[in-house]
Amino acid sequence: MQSQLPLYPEQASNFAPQVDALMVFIIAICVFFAVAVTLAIIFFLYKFRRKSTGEIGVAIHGDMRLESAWIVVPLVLALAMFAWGAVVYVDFRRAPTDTLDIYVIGKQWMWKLQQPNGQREINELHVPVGQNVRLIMGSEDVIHDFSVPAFRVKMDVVPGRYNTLWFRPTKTGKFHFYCSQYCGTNHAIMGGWVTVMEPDEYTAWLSGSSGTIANPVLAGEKLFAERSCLACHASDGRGRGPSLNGFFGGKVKLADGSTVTADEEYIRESLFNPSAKIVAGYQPLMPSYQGQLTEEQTLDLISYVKSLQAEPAPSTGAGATPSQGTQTTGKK
Ligand SMILES: [Cu+2]
Repeated sequence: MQSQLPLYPEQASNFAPQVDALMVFIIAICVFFAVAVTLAIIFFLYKFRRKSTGEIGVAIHGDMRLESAWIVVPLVLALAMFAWGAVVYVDFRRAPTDTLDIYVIGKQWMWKLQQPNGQREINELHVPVGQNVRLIMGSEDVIHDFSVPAFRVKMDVVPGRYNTLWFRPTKTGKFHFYCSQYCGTNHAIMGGWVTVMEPDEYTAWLSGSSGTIANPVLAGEKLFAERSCLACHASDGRGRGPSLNGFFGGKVKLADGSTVTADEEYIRESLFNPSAKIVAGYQPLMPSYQGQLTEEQTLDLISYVKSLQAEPAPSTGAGATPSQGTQTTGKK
């Protein structure tokens, strides 16, 4: 950690060098033209000054070469900025498939994070270096924003849905994260530290279980029974709702003929707005659980449905078909 304020945060993720290079490119172009235009103004001020009283300037009606140049050159430069920016952005928006998935809940004014094994942390995140990490983020109240300057990533955390964010830490150490969307009185203290560890240290840390471990799959299974989900989502596929065995991560055929990937966002939406995307072959019978589940309970249910991914899907009924390699990004 630096004692004085650094001009630039450290480069600690796969995105940092890309974002910085693009930024330097854009700043260099802006500085170049700002200097060139200023110098031209000063030079012309001197060169074309009025040399005697009553002097009249020559009427100029334009120059095609000049006109073309100042259309084409900025167009090419602006398109280059756009294309480069799009490449970085698309990479940022499409997570690879081999990610370590961390659940993040923002609330006034703290961050709750959950490791894949259920270990929970507050305002702290431990991740192994060199591993692709995906954050699946929801909010309990207002809009927050998860931002890690050293990783050059940030993403709004919006109530009512999940947003995701991915990165691959390239350096061990501690890096500050912040809420970067003004969210009320104590917004400024809503932050914490990402600790990037060597993979074996991370494994040791996980098994050391310094935090509280509530097994989200077990909690989810209990909720699934308590809230009578099982009554319709029978595992053999003969219920009034689709079986959730082997459901998660697959492509789901919907009643309107379209398909959707059974990801966290889809399950969340199905809990709170069940009629939005009905699975083909089923009736819109499911009640909404809006206001009846906390964000944590929602994540527990998702963890449970996720754990059923390994179960063989029933052959009867319309369900999800397993999708091997449907995501196209293949970042190591
Ligand atoms: Cu906030």
